Amino acid sequence: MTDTKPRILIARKIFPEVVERLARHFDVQANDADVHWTPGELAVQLADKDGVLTTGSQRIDAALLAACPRLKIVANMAVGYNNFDVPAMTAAGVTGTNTPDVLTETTADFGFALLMATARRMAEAEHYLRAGLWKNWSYDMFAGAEVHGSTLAILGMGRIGQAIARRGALGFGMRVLYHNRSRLAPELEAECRATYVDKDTLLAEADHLMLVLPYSADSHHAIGAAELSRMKPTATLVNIARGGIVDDAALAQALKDRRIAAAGLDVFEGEPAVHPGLLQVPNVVLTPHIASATVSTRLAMANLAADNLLAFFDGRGALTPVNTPQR
Ligand code: 8YV
Repeated sequence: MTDTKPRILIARKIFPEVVERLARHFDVQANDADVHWTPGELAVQLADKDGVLTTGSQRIDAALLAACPRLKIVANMAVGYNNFDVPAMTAAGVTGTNTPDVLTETTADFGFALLMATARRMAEAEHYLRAGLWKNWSYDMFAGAEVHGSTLAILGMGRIGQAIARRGALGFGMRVLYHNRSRLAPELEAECRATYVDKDTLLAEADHLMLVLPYSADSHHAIGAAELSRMKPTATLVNIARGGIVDDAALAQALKDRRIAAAGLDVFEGEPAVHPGLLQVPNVVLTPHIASATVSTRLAMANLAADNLLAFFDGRGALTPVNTPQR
């Protein structure tokens, strides 16, 4: 590294030990007050910075890049990077990085937890108990859908999708179907015990449909009214991927009409806002984007984002880049 330390912004409050780690190498400005900057405010904060550690909620686009001429690297503390305009970053010579692998198993655990809570109606049942409504046993009280031995349908088959497939097939004896832009290599398909099908078959056969695909213009509203109408009325839907992949208004209507049995949602269109229709129906389990939220995984994510900044400014190159700009 040169004598003049690179200037780094940490855009949201993160683990103090990771801030301290970065501060040993860089001139760090940390957002300890955890202010949610507008795009204009972020541009002001970044105007004199060489690098930034972001979370998924700061948009990095051409307008921001034009206002930050020194910026060379944006290290996202997230595996998803739909907050990046990657072509604009590449054109501006700015490297983007994400945090793959370190959150795969934790996020898959949560996907399964949400699937089970949804299928077995755990949130609904808990609210009922807390409200003092439990007076008696009855044969159909909160009777839900079977998980073991059922058909698990996975849309998107990257690392997290594969980790969910293994859980379903090996732990719960499920028949696993998947659909993805590209088919897995035969050995990986066999290891995940997953069968490739077209999207319509996936929708029609799903007892539980799990969404694990990245958000992009192509995946916007991949699940809308038409797709929901192709699913079994007994099916559940789980979204741990990104808001916007599901048309939340269409889903709220489908849940209200019992077009499908239930949904488990960790991500929402326009979050932290939640479509009011989703708040009004009982057959949905709602969590505030916490699929990767274990202490050790969030720390690993923060450290990988920091490692990317350290490797980049050390001249070793970013560890997990999402683009390769020419400088
Ligand atoms: C993050 C996520 O917590 O990694 C991702 O893509 O969605 C979550 O693990 C969130 O994006 C905040 O950075």
